[in-house]
Order: sequence, then structure tokens, then C-alpha cells
Amino acid sequence: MRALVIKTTGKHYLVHTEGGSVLDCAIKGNLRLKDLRTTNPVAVGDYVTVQQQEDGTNWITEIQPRRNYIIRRATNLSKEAHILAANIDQALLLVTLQQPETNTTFIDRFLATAEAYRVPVILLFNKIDLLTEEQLGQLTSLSDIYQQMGYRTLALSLKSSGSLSESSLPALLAHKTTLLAGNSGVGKSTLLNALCGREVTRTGAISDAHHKGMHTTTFSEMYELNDARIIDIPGIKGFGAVDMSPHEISHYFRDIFEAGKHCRYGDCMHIDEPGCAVTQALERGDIAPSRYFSYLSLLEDSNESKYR
Ligand SMILES: Nc1nc2c(ncn2[C@@H]2O[C@H](COP(=O)(O)OP(=O)(O)OP(=O)(O)O)[C@@H](O)[C@H]2O)c(=O)[nH]1
Ligand SMILES: [Mg+2]
Ligand SMILES: [Zn+2]
Repeated sequence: MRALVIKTTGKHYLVHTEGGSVLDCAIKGNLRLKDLRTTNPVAVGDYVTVQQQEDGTNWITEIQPRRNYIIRRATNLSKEAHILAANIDQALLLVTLQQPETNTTFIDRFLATAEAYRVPVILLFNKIDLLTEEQLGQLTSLSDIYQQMGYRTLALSLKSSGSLSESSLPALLAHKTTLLAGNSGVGKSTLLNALCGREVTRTGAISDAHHKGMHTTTFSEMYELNDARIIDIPGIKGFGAVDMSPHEISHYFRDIFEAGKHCRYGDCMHIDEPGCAVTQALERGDIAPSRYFSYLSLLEDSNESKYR
């Protein structure tokens, strides 16, 4: 029978069958989609075929082809990749400037990967209650960078009552499957609970010493709300992009791709070539230094991976 994977815990998978029941399954043998080397063969959001055995156990015997997915390498140099979720309509990337501080390279690497797999991303700046006037100014500048490229951005405080319901977020999530992504502690599970109107999952404090999250959520799970499906996943540390050739990378940076159309050479890598429109835009301030830095960091990764 056909079923939707709603939770993965390493060895076990919970699936929601078309008949409406929830089954605990294991994977049969060496099941994986071709050509994809991943630490998890089956991800939340996958449609699978399940066979019930005579002894009552359930096997996942087949994975349906994926419409899309979000994948990352655990570290920049690791060969194995991990699928965060499959068959999603959009990702909501939660970003906080304080407790924890999300770095821009992380944001840009996530956006580039989503771009590569054609997953729309909404940027949600959370915890604005913790910010000083000056930091709120920084948030606006950062948010403008992404808005100008066509990303939708929102800023709110999930801790302040009314902030979520007064925002456009509930409407943006309606009738869609959304992956919640971001570093540990940015408020993914807090958002999920707020959307559900009750505590469906645990949230965790931020460490006093390093102002970082403590990886409270340890398994990926899809929650089926009245009018939306939300996938809550464990916080992501580094975001190593997967399988991008050096020439491809600029295609996944909207701002750099646009500017790059005016470079003198068609194969310009935007490093030190004469007539490079990207470095000119950078000097004029039309491309943010943080974006260019993220581009270079991905380029460096892909050069390194060539020699692995
Ligand atoms: N001040 C403040 N704290 C918040 C806000 N939103 C969430 N928090 C707190 O941040 C902490 C971490 O929230 P979680 O929802 O557990 O974060 P998470 O992203 O699910 O973290 P992991 O499961 O570890 O990946 C909790 O103590 C929340 O109460 C906010 O808007 N303002
Ligand atoms: Mg969580
Ligand atoms: Zn160039």
C-alpha cells in the first residue's frame, strides 16, 4: 500500500497510509533511489510502498520518485549527504540575530541549495524582542538584501503574544507542506507549537555560556495541521552544499547571477577577471559583501571536493 513518511528516527519510520492508519516500519534491504548516496535512504515527506508481513511487521519496499528535496552535507568535506525532507512546497528558514546568531554564510548556503532544487524559501527573522534599536536596524538592512532579490521576508517574535497571528505567516503556510529549517534554538519547534495552538513537541532553552540552542529536537517529523503540513527537523549546524560544479554555483545566487549577465566573458567566475560585472557591482555596493563572501566559500568547497 502507498503511504507518506511522517517521522524518521534512524532505524524506524512512521508512515501515514492512504487508509488513514499510522504504521511503524523498517526498511527492506538496501533500498535507495539510484545515484544518491545519503545517510538516510528515506526522508520525511517521501511517498513509499509498504508491505505488511505475516508476523505483523511492516516493510518499506519502494520509494516513489521525489518531486524535490533539500539535501546537505554534514560537513564541507564529508561525502555522505543527508536529505532533510522530500516533496515539499516551500522551506521556512528561521534566522535569529541573537541567541543564537545565525551567520550569513549559513543563510546563503541554504538559499543556494534550495535554489538548486527549486524549493521556494521564506526567510523568517525571529526573536526581534531581544534586539536593541541598533540591532533592529541591522536586521532591516539584512532583510532588505534578500527582499531585493525577490525573497519574501518576515520579522516577528514568537514569544510575544499576537505577533504570529497578526503576521502574514499563517496565510503563507496554508494548504502547503513547509519545511522548518535553521540553526538549533532559533524557534522552529516554538513556531510549530504556536501554529498548533498546543504543545505538540518539546522546545529547549538556549545555553547561557554560548547563547546557542541545545539540539532539543532530535528526529524529523511532519505534523498534519487542519490546513497545513509542517515538518519540524533537528537544528542544522553547518550547511555543506551538495554536488555543485564551480560554474553552476553563481546560478544559485540570484544577485550574482543577475549581475553576472553583464560580465565580459561568458564563463567568468567573478573572481579577478577583467570586465567582471559582479566585482564592479560589489564595489558599487549593489551586491552585499556577505553575499559575495558566501559565494566564494561555496566555490572553495566545490574546488576542494574535486580532489577528494
Ligand atoms: N526571546 C525569545 N525567545 C524565543 C522566541 N522564540 C522562541 N524562543 C525560545 O528559544 C528557545 C529555543 O526554541 P526552540 O523552538 O526549541 O528552537 P528549535 O529551533 O526548535 O531548536 P532545535 O530543536 O534545537 O533545533 C526556547 O526557549 C524558546 O522559548 C522569541 O521570539 N523570543
Ligand atoms: Mg526543535
Ligand atoms: Zn564576472
